[in-house]
Amino acid sequence: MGLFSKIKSMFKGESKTQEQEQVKKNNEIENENIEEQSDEIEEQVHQETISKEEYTKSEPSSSTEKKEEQAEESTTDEIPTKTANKVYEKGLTKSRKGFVSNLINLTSKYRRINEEYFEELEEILIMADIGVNTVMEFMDRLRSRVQKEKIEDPEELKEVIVDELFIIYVDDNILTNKINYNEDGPTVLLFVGVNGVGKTTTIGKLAWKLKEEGKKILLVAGDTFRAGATKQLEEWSEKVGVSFIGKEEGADPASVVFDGLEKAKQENYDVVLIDTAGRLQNKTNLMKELEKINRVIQNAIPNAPHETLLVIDATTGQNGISQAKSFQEITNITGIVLTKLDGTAKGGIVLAIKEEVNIPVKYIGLGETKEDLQPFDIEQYIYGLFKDMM
Ligand SMILES: Nc1nc2c(ncn2[C@@H]2O[C@H](COP(=O)(O)OP(=O)(O)O)[C@@H](O)[C@H]2O)c(=O)[nH]1
Ligand SMILES: [Mg+2]
Repeated sequence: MGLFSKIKSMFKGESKTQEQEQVKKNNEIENENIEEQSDEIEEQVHQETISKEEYTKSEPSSSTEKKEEQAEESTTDEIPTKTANKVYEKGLTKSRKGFVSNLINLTSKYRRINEEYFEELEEILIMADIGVNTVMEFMDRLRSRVQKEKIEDPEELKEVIVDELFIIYVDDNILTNKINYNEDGPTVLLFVGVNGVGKTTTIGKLAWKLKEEGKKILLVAGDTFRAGATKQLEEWSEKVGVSFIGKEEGADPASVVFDGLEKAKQENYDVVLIDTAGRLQNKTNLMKELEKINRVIQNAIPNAPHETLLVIDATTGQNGISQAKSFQEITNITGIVLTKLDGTAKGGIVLAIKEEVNIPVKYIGLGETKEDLQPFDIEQYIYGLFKDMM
C-alpha cells in the first residue's frame, strides 16, 4: 500500500458525511487494486523506490500502533490527538488553499499526462518552496515512474505525487522528532535563530506543553540584546505559569545562563529553556557568543545542551534555508522548529529543509496561541496538507 492510501486510512472517520465515507471506501478499494498491480511492476524495475517505500511502510506502522494503543487506553487520550489533528488542519489551511489547490486544479485541467502537465507541475512545486534541486530530482523520479508504470491519468498520478513527495522526507534515514531528555538532572534546550522568527514565542508555547506534561520548567532570558526581549519572555512565563530568570538589558547572556543553570540544579528543574539573541549579520560575534554560552552550559551540566533548536520562519522560504546553513556553520544544531506555517500558502519548506539541511524538524508553529506548537509528525502533516485530495 502506498503512503497516500496508508495516511488516508489512518485518518479515516474524519470525513463529514456517510456519502463521502462511501466514496472514500470505494476509492480505497480501487486504489488498492491499482497499487497491487503497480507494486508488482515496481518490484521488477524500480529497486530503489521500493526500498524507500518499504521504509515508509515500516516507519508509520509504529505510530499506527501508538495510535491504537492510545485509543485502547482511554477516551481522554484520544482528545489530544484529535486536537493536534485540528491544529494541523487549521494551521495548514493557507497551504491547502494555495499549493495544494493548484495541484488539484492541475489534475482536473489535464485529461492525460503530457509534457505541458509536467512543466506546470514543476512550476507549482517550485512555487511551494520545495527547493529547486529537490524538485528536479523529484520530477526525474516521477517521470520515470510514469513511464515504467504506464500512468496516463493525472488523477492516478496525484497519489503518486503525494507518495513521492513524502518519500523525499523519510528517504532512508530516520528523522526523529523526539527531544533528547537528560535522565539525571535538568534537560537543557538552547534556542537559536535570527530576530523575529519566533524563538521567544516558541519557548513560551513549549513551556506550556511541557508543564502540562508535569515537568518543572525554567525559562532563561539569554537575549539581553534587544530591548524588551527579557520582558517578553517573563510575560510568557507568567502566562503559562512557569519560572523565569533574567537580567537587565545589555547584561552578559552567558552570566544569565550561568545563574539559570545554578538555579535549575539547586531547585531540581526538569527542563531549562534558554532564549538567545540572533544577530546573524555579525556572524563572528554571534559564534563567539554561542561558544561562550555553550561553554557555560557544558561546565554546569555535562552533555548539555541536550538540544540546540534552530527556529526558522516558514514564511521566509529559501531565506530560512540559508539561515539554517549559516547556523550549522557556527554551532551544532540538533533540531529545527519551523514557525508560522499557518502564515504561508507554500507548505513545501519542510521538504526543502530535509533535502538541503537534513536536520529533523522537531516542532512546528501553526499559530500564535500556546496550543499552536505541535511536535512535527509527518503523517499529520501530509493529512493536514493533502486532505482535500484524499
Ligand atoms: N502566525 C504565527 N505567528 C507566530 C508563530 N510563532 C511566532 N509568531 C509571531 O512572530 C512574532 C515574532 O516572534 P518572537 O517570538 O518575538 O520572535 P524572536 O525574535 O525570534 O524571539 C510574534 O508576533 C509572534 O506572535 C506561529 O507559529 N504562527
Ligand atoms: Mg525573542
